[in-house]
Amino acid sequence: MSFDNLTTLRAHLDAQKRENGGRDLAGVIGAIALAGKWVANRIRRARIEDVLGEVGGVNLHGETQQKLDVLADDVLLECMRACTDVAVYASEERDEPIVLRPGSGGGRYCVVVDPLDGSSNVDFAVSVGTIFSVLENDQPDETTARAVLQPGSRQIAAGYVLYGSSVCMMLTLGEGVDLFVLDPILGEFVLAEPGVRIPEKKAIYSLNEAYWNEFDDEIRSYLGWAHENGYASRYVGSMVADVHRTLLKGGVFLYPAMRKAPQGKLRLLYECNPMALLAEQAGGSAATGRERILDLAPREVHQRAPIVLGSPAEVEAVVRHFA
Ligand code: P6P
Repeated sequence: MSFDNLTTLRAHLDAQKRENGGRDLAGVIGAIALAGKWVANRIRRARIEDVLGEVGGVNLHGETQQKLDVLADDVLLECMRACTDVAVYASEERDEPIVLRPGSGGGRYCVVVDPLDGSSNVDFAVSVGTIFSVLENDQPDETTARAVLQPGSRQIAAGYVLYGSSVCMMLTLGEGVDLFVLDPILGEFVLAEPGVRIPEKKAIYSLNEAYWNEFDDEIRSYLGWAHENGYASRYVGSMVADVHRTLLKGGVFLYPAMRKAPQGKLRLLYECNPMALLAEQAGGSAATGRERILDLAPREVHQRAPIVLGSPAEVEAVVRHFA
């Protein structure tokens, strides 16, 4: 790729606005990209700066909180606060969303994030990521924290920044999916693969089979079928890494309901919804097993949902066992 045909994230966003005459998302997506660059640098130096490991407490979900979880959340909040388009910031690391400015004060968008998904893997240099979802602020006057409680079908942008062997941003603005890579020389995200399309089918499933005794009969039935049909199993244990592979190579990622977790583990607003929009925009699908993820009406910020996401034929192969 030569310099003269590089498309930076900013140039891409400006072109999308010109072509679609639509929303100006350059500010909010640019703020997320800036936070992603900062997080990427801190992750690269985490062991040197001694910011690996646990804070020593648990987050509001009772889960062990990593030092980098807090750092990533703080930098995302500051970048959203500095972006005059953002009305509300909600995060896995914060009990309640923060109203930064009302619609009447310029707050057009709500941003919901998992600041550092899979963070416990950082200690072992396994890929982790920031997952983000952007919604219209549908409360232009009296903006409240409830502005984030919208179904995933109302997202106007979604994606993730993957901190792996390279730093990537997978992004959808509702008109397909584009993959950007952070060029370490330029310090800019540049367009690497426009129009990402997930393969129609691929005999790979991705879930934590250690929970076999917890799985409902439908998932056990599917796994029995997959074992008989020569499927491969791939599971990193970091959602962004597993979804990134699924989008590019095909297959199906599952975090299903379990006896001890009837709604599964992953959160609807800032894990399932953004990943589901990416999957659908790339030609795939995402379901709970019985319903389309993007149709679910959220009741509270941190609610969970079971998820089956990936190649259309592979999601269908799972859903058939729920019939
Ligand atoms: P388990 C990481 O903690 C995470 O939130 C996702 O990134 C990942 O898909 C899932 O949990 C892994 O959960 O129960 O398999 O360790």
